[in-house]
Amino acid sequence: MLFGGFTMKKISIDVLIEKLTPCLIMWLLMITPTLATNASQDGLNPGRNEGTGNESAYGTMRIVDFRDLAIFIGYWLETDCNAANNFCGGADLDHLYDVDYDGYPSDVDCDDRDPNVFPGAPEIRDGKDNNCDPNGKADEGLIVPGDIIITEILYDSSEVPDGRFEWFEVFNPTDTPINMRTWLLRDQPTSTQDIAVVNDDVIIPPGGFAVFCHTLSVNFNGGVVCDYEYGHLTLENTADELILDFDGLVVDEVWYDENNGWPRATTGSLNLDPNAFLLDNNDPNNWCNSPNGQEIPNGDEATPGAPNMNCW
Ligand SMILES: [Ca+2]
Ligand SMILES: [Ca+2]
Ligand SMILES: [Ca+2]
Ligand SMILES: [Ca+2]
Repeated sequence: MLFGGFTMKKISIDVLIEKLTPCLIMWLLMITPTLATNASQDGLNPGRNEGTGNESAYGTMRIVDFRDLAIFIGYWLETDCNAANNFCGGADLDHLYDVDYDGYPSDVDCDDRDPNVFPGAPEIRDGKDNNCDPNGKADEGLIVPGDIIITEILYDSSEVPDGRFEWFEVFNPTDTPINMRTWLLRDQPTSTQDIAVVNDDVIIPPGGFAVFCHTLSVNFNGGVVCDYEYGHLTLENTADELILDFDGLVVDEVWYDENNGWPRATTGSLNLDPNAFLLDNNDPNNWCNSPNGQEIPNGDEATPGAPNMNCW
């Protein structure tokens, strides 16, 4: 084709991309140091979402080829998308890529933004399912008895009937987060067995509590803020067992029995004395009926999700 005395060659889009790519990569390499200085160290969107907790927890992104560029774009569209700025490109570009460079692309990696998580990864004590179990089981083989303890049981609410007002509290005395997903909440197999499976994430931080309730509804549980609704599990009013079972291991158990030395918890919860958290919590001498002082909205004396009251 002839324009004003010179010839313009026809050029395909593929060739155009090939010609422009080196320039684009050079430009990206030039801006990368700038990106690396952002406060969240995620290498993305400096200034966007900084300090909101929505940034990537991982290091500066390495942009060395076109593949990385695509990941970069995918990250920009997805990772820094949150409710606060309501910005999300809606793209799902990273399903093609191994964003966390652990060798497993995100269509097989159960968390493609965590290099410690991939199929077959060694399980480490971090409250996460590192090896990508089908049901999300976390820290299997690493949890030992006493890593989670039962600290409070509301089995006999002042409400009548009290069944749906029931709940119990657990505490994590360890220094790592523990996810109770897949744990069984049960009583002894020889009784009329109640059993519930925790089929969602319930992550308890070190030194933190979680509350498991018959129902999440504050209109029907006495006004308690719960972490998990277990539904089918009954806490009998005079004697029963409560067993926390993970991967075939009894992590904690309390066998209360008002006719066998246990306090009668009729005006609130059964309360483990805070000085006995590291002692035997299956010993009735370490428990009391919650003393007067802290009530939940329906009037029961209790401290769900909060430090327990002293018994003495
Ligand atoms: Ca991963
Ligand atoms: Ca883990
Ligand atoms: Ca696992
Ligand atoms: Ca408590």
